[in-house]
Amino acid sequence: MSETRLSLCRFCHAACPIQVEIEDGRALRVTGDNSNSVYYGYTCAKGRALPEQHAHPERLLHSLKRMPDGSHRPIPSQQAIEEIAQRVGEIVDRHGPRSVASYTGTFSFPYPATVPVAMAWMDAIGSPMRFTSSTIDQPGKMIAAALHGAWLGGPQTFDGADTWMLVGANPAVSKSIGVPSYNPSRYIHDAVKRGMKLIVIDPRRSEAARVAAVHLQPRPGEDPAILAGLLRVILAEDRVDTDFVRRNATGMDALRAAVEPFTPERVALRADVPAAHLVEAARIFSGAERGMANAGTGPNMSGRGNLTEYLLLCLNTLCGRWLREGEPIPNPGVLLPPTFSKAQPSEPRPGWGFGEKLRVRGFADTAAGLPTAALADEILLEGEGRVRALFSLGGNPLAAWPDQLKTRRAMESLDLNVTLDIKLSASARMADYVIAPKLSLEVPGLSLPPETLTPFAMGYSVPWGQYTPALVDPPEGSDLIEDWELFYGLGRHMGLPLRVVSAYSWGPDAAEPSTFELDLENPPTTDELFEQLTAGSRVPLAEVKRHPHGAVFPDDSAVVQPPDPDCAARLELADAVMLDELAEVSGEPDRRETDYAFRLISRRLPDVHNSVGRDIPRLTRKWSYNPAFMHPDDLRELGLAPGDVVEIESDHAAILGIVEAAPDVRQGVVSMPHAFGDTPERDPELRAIGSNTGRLTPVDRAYDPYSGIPRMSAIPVHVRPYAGELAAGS
Ligand SMILES: Nc1nc2c(c(=O)[nH]1)N[C@H]1C(S)=C(S)[C@@H](COP(=O)(O)OP(=O)(O)OC[C@H]3O[C@@H](n4cnc5c(=O)[nH]c(N)nc54)[C@H](O)[C@@H]3O)O[C@H]1N2
Ligand SMILES: Nc1nc2c(c(=O)[nH]1)N[C@H]1C(S)=C(S)[C@@H](COP(=O)(O)OP(=O)(O)OC[C@H]3O[C@@H](n4cnc5c(=O)[nH]c(N)nc54)[C@H](O)[C@@H]3O)O[C@H]1N2
Ligand code: SF4
Ligand SMILES: [Mo]
Repeated sequence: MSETRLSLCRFCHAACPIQVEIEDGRALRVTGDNSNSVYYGYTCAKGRALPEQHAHPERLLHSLKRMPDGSHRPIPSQQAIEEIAQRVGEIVDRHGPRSVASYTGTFSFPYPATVPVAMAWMDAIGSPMRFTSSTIDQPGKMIAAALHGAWLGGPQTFDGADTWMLVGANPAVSKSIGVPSYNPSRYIHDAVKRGMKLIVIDPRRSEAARVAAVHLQPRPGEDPAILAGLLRVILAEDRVDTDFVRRNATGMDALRAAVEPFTPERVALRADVPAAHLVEAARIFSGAERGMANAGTGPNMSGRGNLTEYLLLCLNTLCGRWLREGEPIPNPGVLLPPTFSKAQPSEPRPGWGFGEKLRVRGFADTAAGLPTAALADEILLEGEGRVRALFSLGGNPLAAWPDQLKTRRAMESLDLNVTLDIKLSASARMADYVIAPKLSLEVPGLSLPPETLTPFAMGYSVPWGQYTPALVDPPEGSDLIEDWELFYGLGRHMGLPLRVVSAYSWGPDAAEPSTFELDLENPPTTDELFEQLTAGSRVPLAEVKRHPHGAVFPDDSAVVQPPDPDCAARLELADAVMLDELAEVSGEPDRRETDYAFRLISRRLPDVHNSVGRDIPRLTRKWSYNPAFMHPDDLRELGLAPGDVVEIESDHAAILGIVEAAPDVRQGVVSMPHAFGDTPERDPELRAIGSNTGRLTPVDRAYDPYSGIPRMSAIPVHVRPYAGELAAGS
């Protein structure tokens, strides 16, 4: 007999409510939960593949320890934790806490207790060396927000907007930004139908671009020039929300002078977009009443991500796209404490240069965290302070970090490498201990993680909340723990008190987060941790639990409060470092000659999530590898047919790729997903597993001086037909 129970998907950050058909204690089938008008029953193929993911033949059912010959043997997880505690204790004693680093990857995110308990342990050993995937993602977002200052009333949201601008973001696939991540295609479709004018800036005619009022399809990497061009039109044509800017911002004249060189004609030449379309985009955006401009990973990875994000904030501010006094707060918080919302700016803050100093390339902490692109060098560089132990949580550095081969050398030189992963990924294969965790349907879940994205124009613009209990037991005979239990166990064996920070509202003026200490004698349950993590939430967890389908928890009285009478803070439109960088852009020749005929840009595929899902047959029916999507005319010119193998060479390395004809990709561009392939030994399996674009990017050239993010999109490359042989069967 099967039964249907409710849960929420944790294959990506969208947390879609799902119905799970269960038989004999195993998940059989996942469908969307149609019962609400927020997600409208949405699921994607990944969510529907949860049963396969849980029962995957290669899923780790036991933790593993690496043997001297490099093979892995199962080890009881509690024994693994004891051994790790012993070894990490010795490393801290001999080399100090800084020799221990953590890297939190994508799949630490859906589990609300993982990062707080892991960070409590990092606090307990005293290590500041905490890295996340943020600084190889969109670090410019946090850095620009620091330099510009934040608007404490929050941004306008997609609902009710009459325009929206997406710069190198494709929410229909990625569920990422601006557009509600819950069922983005439907929200885009409905908005366009009711008259919203979408503006998309993307070298590929992305899913979003297909329904856009204006699609600028530029050369990759020209976003700062394009945005400066848009700002110039808006300033020149006096299309500024003068009242808002006069009261709340400073530096407009300096900004005006800085964007002056970016005439439509010059931008047109540089970015190869029609000048008239640029002007039209500026007029649509500034002429509308409501709607924000957001960037995604594309421009953030194409060089000058801080500047791109900064100019976008200037655009939003000049057009006054922030919520005003008395407007309803779209999401006053559900499992977070009540949102603090005031119609005033917060003081700009430094974006970098504070906190822990790294030993390489002059980096320090940033508003987006420590530069992850520098971690391999921190591990490799001999001497005092070297990172010797790495704890990787739900991440896959060998698939996702830039410069894969350097990353591999770094992993080889670690004294202790501990990885939490559901499978023996390329990275996990190098780990001394792989701790095998329970998977989503085996543990309780909360909509708290997406809620924390709300200030970044992601997450929820409605007060949505859902809790789900664990639905199934882990597979019989397995020995799995929850990710947080690793760090709890380490604290316990090392005799270290663990003080956990509860979930807290974002914002420079938000209340201090509360903390709680874990009972090391009596292990808490995950549900107890959830209670403590959400202490102070606007809606009590118990109330959210009363709605197993999830629900909207409105508070009609939540409106943006008036500014403090003595508020002197102003949003900064003329940060000196950013305007210097813009002057540098302006000083570059409009048509830069280069030997490289192509630019390789990033993109995402709907059915896989970074390196995850590539081993699930239902998700790889279309592609088990990452095609190199190119314009048919480019293929013809190179004498290539779809399915042919090419060599793609940057100034750093060469990889192989399989071309696919894609009329939606701009000529001169190769659009290719990341985090495919494996280590070089498996390159001959190209047709089955694809290849790793991360190898093309060096970390010590063309990198951001603050966040360290190197050029991971708009990479200059040669593309040549590949004449060599692939291994038999590949
Ligand atoms: N060239 C290039 N490089 C990029 C990007 C790009 O666009 N181009 N994108 C960058 C971005 S935006 C990001 S966020 C990073 C991603 O970087 P990472 O987060 O390091 O990479 P993922 O592939 O997401 O790694 C997820 C790992 O978690 C494991 N996993 C899956 N489910 C679970 C689970 O439930 N629990 C646990 N413990 N583990 C699980 C998977 O098996 C996998 O090994 O990559 C970056 N790298
Ligand atoms: N299905 C699926 N969903 C995902 C992921 C996944 O792997 N699969 N990954 C998740 C992660 S970790 C993240 S961070 C988010 C990212 O979310 P998004 O940033 O929305 O990611 P993409 O869908 O890759 O969209 C990036 C767009 O930038 C364009 N682009 C590339 N280079 C440039 C450039 O120089 N300028 C401009 N203007 N555009 C450029 C690309 O053509 C592409 O359409 O998605 C998340 N969601
Ligand atoms: S969009 Fe994300 S959360 Fe929703 S079903 Fe797909 S993978 Fe799951
Ligand atoms: Mo990401």
